[in-house]
Amino acid sequence: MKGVIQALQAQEEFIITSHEHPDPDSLGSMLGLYFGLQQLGKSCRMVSADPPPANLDWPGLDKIEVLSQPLPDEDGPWIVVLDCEPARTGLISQDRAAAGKIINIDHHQGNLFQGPYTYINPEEPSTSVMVYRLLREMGVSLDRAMATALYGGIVGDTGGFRYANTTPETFTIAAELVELGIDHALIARQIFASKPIEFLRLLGYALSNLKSDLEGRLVWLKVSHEDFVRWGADPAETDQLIQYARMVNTARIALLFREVKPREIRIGFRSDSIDVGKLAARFGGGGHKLAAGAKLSGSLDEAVEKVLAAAREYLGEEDQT
Ligand SMILES: [Mn+2]
Repeated sequence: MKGVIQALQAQEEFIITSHEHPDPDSLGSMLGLYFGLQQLGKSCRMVSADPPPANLDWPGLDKIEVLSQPLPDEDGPWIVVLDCEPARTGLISQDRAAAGKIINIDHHQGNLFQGPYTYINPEEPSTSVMVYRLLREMGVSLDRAMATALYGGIVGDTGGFRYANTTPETFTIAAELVELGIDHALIARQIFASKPIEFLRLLGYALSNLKSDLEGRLVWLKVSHEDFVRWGADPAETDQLIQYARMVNTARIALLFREVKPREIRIGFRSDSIDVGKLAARFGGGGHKLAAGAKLSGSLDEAVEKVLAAAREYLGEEDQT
């Protein structure tokens, strides 16, 4: 953390970015850092490979530039990568990452980025909390724009303070942010309960095909590209479907299979007690112990079969320990 603070203080110009398909924590940490560094007199740009989801309207989201091309490899401003490793931004080539001048702040256990300016702690509930700590250390006085973003990031990654990653300190930090006068009820509603009607119709259809196995310990939902088209739902805004699979009272592992583009399959893994990060890693994915993801290409049914076989085996191994 000290090295990262020194780099943030020493440089004058930054590009701030995060992972593809931004979520509340990636956006909250970007905006919090952006406004904080601006207060310190730095000049910053925010860039993303994908636009923010339409249900959020936090101050500053409109300042995020959506880039269709990766950032140039040649010398430019320092890049701050938040909530992921540089490869997951979709904007930083391997050469650019190896060239240095990258600050990486993240809480994902699978983050393997090696560099002199990394602040990575899988114990943290959200990257927004880590940005909060950095801003405090650097003497930034938090305002409502920063507080809205950081609070949104914390609420997003803790599932509204419900997940195991929520600590007593998470509530303390959240309370401090709420005291700055943010509209916390609106922020929570935008994240969890503000969906287009097409999403809810797709949800109804997907739930009517909810599947389970191993006495209900394995539960999964499957949505094909055709389903998205048929119900008019935007695949980019449907990752929360997995919440409904994990609600099943017997579920130990919940899975979501989404064919977001023809033959491009995104898989979500959730558990309340089993390390599904390791399971996702078998398919080239990663994330956290209890919440992870992976991408496969090919047929949806083949992806489902492959991952279910691994999940059954994984639950079987667990029974023996
Ligand atoms: Mn996060």
